[in-house]
Amino acid sequence: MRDQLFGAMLQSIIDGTPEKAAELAQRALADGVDPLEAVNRGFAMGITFAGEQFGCGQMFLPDLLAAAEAMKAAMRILEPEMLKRGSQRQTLGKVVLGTARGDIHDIGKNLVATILAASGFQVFDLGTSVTPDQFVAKAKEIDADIVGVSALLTTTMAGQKAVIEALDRNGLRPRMKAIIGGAAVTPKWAAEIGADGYSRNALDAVELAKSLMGRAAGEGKALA
Ligand code: B1M
Repeated sequence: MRDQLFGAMLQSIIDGTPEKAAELAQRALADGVDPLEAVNRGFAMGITFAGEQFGCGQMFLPDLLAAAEAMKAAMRILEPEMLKRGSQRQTLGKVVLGTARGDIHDIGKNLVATILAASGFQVFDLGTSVTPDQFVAKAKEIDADIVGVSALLTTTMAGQKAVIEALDRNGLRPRMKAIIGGAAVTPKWAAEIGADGYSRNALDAVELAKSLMGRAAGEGKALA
């Protein structure tokens, strides 16, 4: 039964039908499906498949855009529930998050933001195509613990390096930690640019952020 639902979710993304995707997300919540499981086993499989089809020329940009719209429609329903489930009165640390300069992919970054927030971090999401100066300004303003840069394109991965260099130039590291992620990013790249950490997905990003804060879950400082 669940497999059927996950299959329908995947299909709604491939078909690029936001109404259907939203309806399936609602149904999942009504049926007691964990929202993160709905993303991982349903909707994200659909967007990954769409990307593969696009990559090998079987799908065109308008179809990919429609798939992304459907994905966003599902996420709009699921994200508040993920936040609610993780809601707590503690903060494990302050994270400035954004997508690298020139990059407008934000589905994965938004998922990372949601899961971090649901896990107890205070997240300051700067959105997409964020310049190194914008990262630095926000990190200074809120006295961030962690700065996270997402990049989905091989061309925008250079933006991750630029943010780390800007943090260093402004004397913000090693006090602040820099983490990176995104489909094209590898641990090798993270080591090469001197990032403090890399994570493959949103759940790993939480573990990484916690370990960088040197705190186990539940040991955070109280919110002011
Ligand atoms: Co684009 N796109 N896209 N795209 N797109 C990719 C990335 C691509 C691999 C598709 C392909 O060719 N197979 C390819 C990149 C090739 C490359 O450089 N290696 C590509 C291309 C080429 C492009 C354009 C250049 C196409 C064009 O215009 N000709 C263009 C670029 C626009 C730009 O940014 N300047 C473009 C545009 C778009 C859309 C607008 C249509 C849409 C984005 C919509 C949006 O985000 N608002 C889109 C989409 C949807 C994709 C794919 C299909 C899916 C990305 C996604 O949302 N995945 C993607 C193919 C793919 O990745 N398989 C593709 C689901 C998401 C949950 O996963 O984002 O990987 P992901 O995030 C994960 C992890 O990576 C990790 O955790 C997340 C959750 O688990 N993670 C982090 C991410 N950020 C992290 C940060 C962290 C830690 C972990 O710490 C800070």
